[in-house]
Amino acid sequence: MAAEYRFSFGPWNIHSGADPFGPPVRPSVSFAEKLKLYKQLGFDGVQFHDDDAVPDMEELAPAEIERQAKEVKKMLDGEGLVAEFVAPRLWEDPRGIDGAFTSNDPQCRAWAVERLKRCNDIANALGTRLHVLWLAREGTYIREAKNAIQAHQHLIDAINALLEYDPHAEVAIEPKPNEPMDHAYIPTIGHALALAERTADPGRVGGLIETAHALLAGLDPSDEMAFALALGKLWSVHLNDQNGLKFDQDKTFGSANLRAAFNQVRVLELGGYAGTGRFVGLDVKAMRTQKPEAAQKHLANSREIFLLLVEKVRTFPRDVERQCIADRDYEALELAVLKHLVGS
Ligand code: XUL
Ligand code: MN
Repeated sequence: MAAEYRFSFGPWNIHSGADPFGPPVRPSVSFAEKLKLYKQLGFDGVQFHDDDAVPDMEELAPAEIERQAKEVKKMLDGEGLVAEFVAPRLWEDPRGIDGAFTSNDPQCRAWAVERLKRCNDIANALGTRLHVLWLAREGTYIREAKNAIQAHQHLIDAINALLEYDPHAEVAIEPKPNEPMDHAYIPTIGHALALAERTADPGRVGGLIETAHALLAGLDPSDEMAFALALGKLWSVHLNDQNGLKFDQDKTFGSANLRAAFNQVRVLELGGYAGTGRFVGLDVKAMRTQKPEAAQKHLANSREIFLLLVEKVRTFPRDVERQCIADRDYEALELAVLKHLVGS
């Protein structure tokens, strides 16, 4: 088994099974109990939303937010875990109802920038520089609702405010084309990295590719990763899977399309991702049907499939690959890939 990859997930990946059509079906698991599961499941990194670390942050003064975040850091240290990133959860607050950074209301935009600064205080207390911006409601349900040109400038202004607030802060933009909005302003890694170049310090702004988000945009996740890797900007991944164009499913990695999963692992291997020290993040949901005692299996299973696919990539016969490419015989190459994947 390849061992050099480091894995992370977020506390929201262990959840009680509520969906838009029904209530929770499993008891909720406390944050402290979740932390105890990380090592058992084979994970070293914790992905945070700011209010995963400090739940009542909107009610608290900055100094108290920092104090509580430092307590969480002690919990991490106690479990031998590290924080991978902190992401501001802007989409649940009433002020973020119509987008936060791109709200038409200047007061809401100002609130969002302040929240980003508090998110940075939490990140520092937890010992990470990395902020993930999943721009949930930064888009519209109807095109006429906002000036889309202005909206992009608002996004740049918000990121610049963070870069200026903390000279060590880094941002990974996590693109997603839709859900909850009909259309999001940053649907692909191309959009994200073009925006990054227009910020005050492009070297500190990169991207995070989530499998399901790329598929929802009609794109190949491995090519999205390759684009970011080619620019030195793949700063995290959210591996999962997606069965067609529907709601964001966050299925177990490889469960819908094993070959696409193979190609994501292949591109991470080709790009030397393990050597960058960046985490392989999972963003996977347990099925609602799963019983409480088995509702963490999706995490360990996704990791196991990833590592098995690393082996598949490393043991793919290079001579066959070279010959097929030299002959431009892609039928033979495809058959070789499929036989390798089915173990024949
Ligand atoms: C939403 C999603 C988020 C981000 C973090 O689709 O993937 O969980 O990863 O905010
Ligand atoms: Mn994600």
